[in-house]
Amino acid sequence: MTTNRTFTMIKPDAVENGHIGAILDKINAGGFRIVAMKMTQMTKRDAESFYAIHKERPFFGELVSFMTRGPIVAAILEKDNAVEDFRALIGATNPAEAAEGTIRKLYATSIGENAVHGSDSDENAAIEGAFHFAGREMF
Ligand code: FUP
Repeated sequence: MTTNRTFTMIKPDAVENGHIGAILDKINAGGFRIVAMKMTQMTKRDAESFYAIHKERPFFGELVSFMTRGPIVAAILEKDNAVEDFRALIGATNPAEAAEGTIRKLYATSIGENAVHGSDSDENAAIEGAFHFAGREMF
């Protein structure tokens, strides 16, 4: 099933570096409607659960400590073809490989600290959105 929503987080590096506003501008300019948004901080347990798919990977510990070290901005975004179009807007996981003008090219510092998250499927977008937001927080 194709839905028109995706889930994103502005990660601790981008929040620390003062890029929340610039990233939200790119999201708006990309034609996405913000249907839920909050500033929050993930606990260790939250991050381990959110990234459970990566738990056997060598970078898992670093990923959890990075994602819990400071606040994030979590949001649900709406647009036709949201998952694919948002992944195009953010660029490759590794900012060194991200296309010019993408959010990661502009604001990420490394593959580990890569400024933003974007869901990789409609199914995960729904799971990740529900992880962070109650139904009454989605508009
Ligand atoms: P993406 O879907 O582009 O966010 O990338 P992945 O799902 O492959 O990875 C999720 C997160 O794991 C990345 F955002 C950062 C971290 N990661 C690393 O730290 N090192 C890697 O080699 C790959 C991913």
